Amino acid sequence: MKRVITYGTFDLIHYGHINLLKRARELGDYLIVALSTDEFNWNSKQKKCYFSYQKRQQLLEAIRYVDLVIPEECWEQKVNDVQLYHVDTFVMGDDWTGKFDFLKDYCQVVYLPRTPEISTTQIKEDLHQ
Ligand code: C2G
Repeated sequence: MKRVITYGTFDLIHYGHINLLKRARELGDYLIVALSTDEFNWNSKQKKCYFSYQKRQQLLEAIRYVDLVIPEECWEQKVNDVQLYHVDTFVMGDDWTGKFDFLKDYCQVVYLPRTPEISTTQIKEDLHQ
């Protein structure tokens, strides 16, 4: 079984996220999503989520491409996650290109093109118009 992992906040989940999750899942047989906790988002990513971790987890677990959701609590957990879950492939959108190349010592690292024109920030801005 080929195991894939990806990380993110996935707030106000949208088709850009779905495109990423679909392609990530297609790189293997099992997709793990490490979901940024509310604390990690606020303390390390300066992101205030609209939906709580529990709600974002519920949404992700309802997506056919997602097999397991685990918490992302810090930047430094990725090597441990890859080893603990026997991950073959690490996937992120290409806005992160190069940032996680250190994981190449442990697994395949793939950066996939982002879906242009859509982002959680853009959704929030459009709704405030
Ligand atoms: N994404 C995408 N296309 C978009 C928006 C997002 O492909 N239009 C991808 C991002 O590249 C990322 C994933 O969807 O791979 C989740 O995006 P975010 O929730 O914004 O995650 P981010 O804040 O980048 O957190 O340790 C890594 C971080 O947790 C990544």
